[in-house]
Amino acid sequence: MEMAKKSFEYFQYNGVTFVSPIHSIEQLEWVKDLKMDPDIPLLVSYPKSGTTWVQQIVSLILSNPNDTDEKSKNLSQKAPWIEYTLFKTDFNKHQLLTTHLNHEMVPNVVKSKMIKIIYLARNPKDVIVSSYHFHKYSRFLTAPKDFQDFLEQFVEGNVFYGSWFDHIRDWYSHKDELNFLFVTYEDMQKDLRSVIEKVASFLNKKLDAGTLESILDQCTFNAMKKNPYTNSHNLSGLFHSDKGSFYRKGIVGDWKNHFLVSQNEWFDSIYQEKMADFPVKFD
Ligand code: PPS
Repeated sequence: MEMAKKSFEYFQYNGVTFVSPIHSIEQLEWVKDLKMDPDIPLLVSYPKSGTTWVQQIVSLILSNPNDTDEKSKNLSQKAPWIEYTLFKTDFNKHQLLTTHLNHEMVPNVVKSKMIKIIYLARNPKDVIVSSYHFHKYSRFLTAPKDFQDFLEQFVEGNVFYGSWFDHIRDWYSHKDELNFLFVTYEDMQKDLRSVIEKVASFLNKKLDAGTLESILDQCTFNAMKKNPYTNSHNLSGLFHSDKGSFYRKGIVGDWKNHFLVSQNEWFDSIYQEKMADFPVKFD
C-alpha cells in the first residue's frame, strides 16, 4: 500500500490530533464543503467504539446480504471515512459514509436534517482499553508508555481524534437539529437483533426474517474476524500483525482487567466532573 511506505506523523488541527498521511489539513478543510447524497447515511463514532461492526450491519441492511458481489467488497470501500486522504467522492461506490470527526469539523450539509446520522457510542472505559491496545498494534500511532500514561493522555484528549468527552457531548447536544439515531455498543451486545431492527427502520428498510438472520450471522465477532473483506489485518503496512489483532476481544467490560482500583476511582471522579449532567448512562 502506498501509505505504508511513508512515515506517519501526528499533527494538530482545531486542537485535535490527526495523523499524516492518513489525514491532511487539505482534506480536513475540503471535507467541510463536501456535497453529500441524502440517500447515503453517515456513521459517526469516536474511534474504537465498534465502528466496523456498525459499518457491517448497515452495509448488510442496505444491500441484499446474500449478494455475492457485495460480499466480495472490502468494508472500508463500502463505508469509507470521509476525512481520510484516500477518500474520493465517487458516491456510487459507497453505501454508507463514516467519520470519527467531531461535530464542528463535519461537512456543513451534515448539520441539518438532510443526512441520516447514526451516532455510535461505547463505555469510555472499554474505549480506552481498546484504544490502548490499538496504539500498540498500529504502526501509525505511537505506542503508549504504559496504561497509566495512556489513561492520562486520553482524559486530557491528547490522543488520536481528541477528547472522547467533547466528541459525545458535542454531537449529543446537537441531536435535535439533526436526523439522528443514537446506538451503543453495549445495546448491540445485549440485544443485537433489536438494534439491527431499529437501524433498519431508521433507514426505511424492511427486513424479512431470513434477511435478519443472515445479517446476524454475518456480523458476529468471529464471522467478521474470519472474513477477509471485514478484517483489514492484512494491511500489514498499517499494523504490527505480530502485536495484536483488530478484532481483539469484542466484549463489554474488559476495562475490569486493565484498570486498577485507584485508576477506576480516579476515572469515575473525572467522569462525574465532566459528564454528571449527561443523559445517557453507560453500565
Ligand atoms: S476503529 O479503528 O475506530 O474503526 O475501531 P472500531 O471498529 O470503532 O472498534 C473496534 C472495536 O470493536 C470491536 N468489534 C466488535 N465487537 C463485537 N462484535 C463485532 N462484530 C465487532 N467488530 C468489531 C473490536 O473487537 C474492537 O474492540 P476491542 O475491545 O478492542 O476488542
